[in-house]
Amino acid sequence: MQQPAHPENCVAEDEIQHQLVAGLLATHAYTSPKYLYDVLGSRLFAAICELPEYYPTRTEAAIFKKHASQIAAAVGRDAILIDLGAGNCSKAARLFPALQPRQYVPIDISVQFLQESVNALRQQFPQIEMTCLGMDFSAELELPSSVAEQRRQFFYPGSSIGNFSPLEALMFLRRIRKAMHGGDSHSGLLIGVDLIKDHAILNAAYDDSLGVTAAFNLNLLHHVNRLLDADFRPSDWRHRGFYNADQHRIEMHLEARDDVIVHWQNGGIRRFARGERIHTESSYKYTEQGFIELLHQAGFGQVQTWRDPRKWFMVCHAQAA
Ligand code: AVJ
Repeated sequence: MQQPAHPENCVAEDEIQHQLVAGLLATHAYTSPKYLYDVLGSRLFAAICELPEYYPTRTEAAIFKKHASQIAAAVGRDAILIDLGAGNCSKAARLFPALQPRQYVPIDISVQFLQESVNALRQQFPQIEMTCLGMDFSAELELPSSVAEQRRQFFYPGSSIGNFSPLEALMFLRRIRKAMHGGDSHSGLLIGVDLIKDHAILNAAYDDSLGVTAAFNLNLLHHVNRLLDADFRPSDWRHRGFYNADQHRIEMHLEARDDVIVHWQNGGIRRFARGERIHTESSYKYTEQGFIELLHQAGFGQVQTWRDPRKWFMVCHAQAA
């Protein structure tokens, strides 16, 4: 097991607190979507993926399953499969039989959690070398020498790219492209992208009838309470999740049900008027052509795409060259 490749990039606790407070004090208050994922938040997200309204996870899985051999042909044999935000590694593991990578490199903030997931996989796939990396890949993509520079195939499923604005996404894709040294045609990126579709379907996916997404959003307040020693009460807030067609994005907000005063450490305080919101997440949606264009702007060469029959979700493979 490897320690964080770049300890200097591990954001210190006071830096996290500083960033959070800056967002809470902004005219239009906001928090980073990463605060949605404490232990309970991660379990609530897993529950979201089981909801009838939340189509992305199962639609992507169906695309991977149906087009496995074509996708494997695009990725090529003997790849170094670098999994960005691997979590429990299950999405990549389902592709192992088709892709047969030489090495699997899961990356996530929590290397401990990765290690546990990978231990089980090592038994199942003894021929694949597995190298866990604990790092914040959104800040830095410098990989250690234990990851060969040739045949790097990055894997970024789940439409996680949607959490970046299009400009941030472009910069992130450029960083991935630069981590393919030499830009050989055997390096590439396999990525899942959620597509623009009927607004009612998008709205339902982020405001489900059981209220699981609401619980997921409201749970962020518990997480912030722990991080900042704050006194948010979830019952003071209401979940809002809707598609903003002008910006091509889902927005999640927490909206004050009444006038609310929130306190946190070192005398921090903010008054929210009834109806005022905290923006907790954006999830950008793309057209097929729009995303391919972004990949080309980021310096990628040939792009192959696969979609489900309803054209709700897209899997792309982009070659370095
Ligand atoms: C994990 C970022 C892909 O944007 O669909 C699900 C997160 N938020 N429901 C998404 C999420 C609300 C999800 N991503």
